[in-house]
Amino acid sequence: MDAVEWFRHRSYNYRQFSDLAALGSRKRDLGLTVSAVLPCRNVADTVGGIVDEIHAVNRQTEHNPLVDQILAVDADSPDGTAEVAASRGAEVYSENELMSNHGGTHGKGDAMWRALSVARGDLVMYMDADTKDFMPQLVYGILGPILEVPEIRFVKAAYRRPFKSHETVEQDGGGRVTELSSKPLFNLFYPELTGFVQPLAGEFVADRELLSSISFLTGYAVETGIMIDVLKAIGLDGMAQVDLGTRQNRHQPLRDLSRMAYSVLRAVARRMRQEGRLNQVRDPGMPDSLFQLSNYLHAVATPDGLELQEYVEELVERPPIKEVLRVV
Ligand SMILES: Nc1nc2c(ncn2[C@@H]2O[C@H](COP(=O)(O)OP(=O)(O)OP(=O)(O)O)[C@@H](O)[C@H]2O)c(=O)[nH]1
Ligand SMILES: [Mg+2]
Repeated sequence: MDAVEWFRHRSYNYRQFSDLAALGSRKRDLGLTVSAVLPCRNVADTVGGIVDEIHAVNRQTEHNPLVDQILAVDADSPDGTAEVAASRGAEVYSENELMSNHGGTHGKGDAMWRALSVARGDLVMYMDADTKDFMPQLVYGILGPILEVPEIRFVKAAYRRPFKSHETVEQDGGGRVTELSSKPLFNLFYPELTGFVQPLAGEFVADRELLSSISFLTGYAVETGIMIDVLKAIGLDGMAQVDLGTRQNRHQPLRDLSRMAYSVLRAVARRMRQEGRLNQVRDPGMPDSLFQLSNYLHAVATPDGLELQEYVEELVERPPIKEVLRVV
């Protein structure tokens, strides 16, 4: 299955799963439990609202809660994140107290890995804890495809990401590392993954067996590594994405995003080296001839739903001009 076919076949919309009572009874019939894992670093202002919203979704499913365990894995945040999360009913762990025989914690990915030691659910759903205006579909929309479609074992969020700066809002200006690093890298090296609108989204669910059988890269390399490793473990047909509308999160300064982009690049380079492909790097559009076309697949979320846009990218290598003009 290629990315275009996958995109048509495995892209969902959260509204397909908005009958929460039906989703709750489906989960009960399957006999599955769900853990929600919130990696937290200085999110005292947002984590409380997220935990409240998860509880609110649970109250709408007629005694068949969608989430059985809410876990906050905190980076010993000085802003009171742990206290806020605990006071709203989350199970809170310090990332450094989990798997402490593995030394100090290395960023987000390490916190996510350590969380698996205390997550009890058959399904583990990760969600970033810096989301403002957390919407209920971030819970039920992501669970929808994995509960309803037997072949699906991994579901990634898709959404529009506005960029807010002072008083102005640019509707699709957010997710800069995704647009500038992850999507171009996947086009070149992991074309199967180009149909994902938000490949780096922190919101995704998978069964615990799958998450327990792949390694986790630490820091911000984690999402890239998981995408590649899940693809290898279960194939594209076992993966899905779901359109959740629009998600606003906190923006980091451009200079921090540069480091984040480097983590994404390192994750791809590392996997390619492990696959023995790093010294075979070949631009698929540029073998020998002068004019080469290569398609760029760009998955985007729009007000009318998810789209996979295709562009023809031309890259031509002109020889040193003295070879052509024969002048020195
Ligand atoms: N436990 C833990 N959580 C972290 C760490 N770093 C980030 N997080 C959390 O992981 C989630 C995502 O981190 P962000 O820094 O927002 O990264 P991002 O969402 O990829 O980047 P933006 O798009 O700029 O928001 C948030 O809930 C953070 O609080 C960490 O070192 N430890
Ligand atoms: Mg964020």
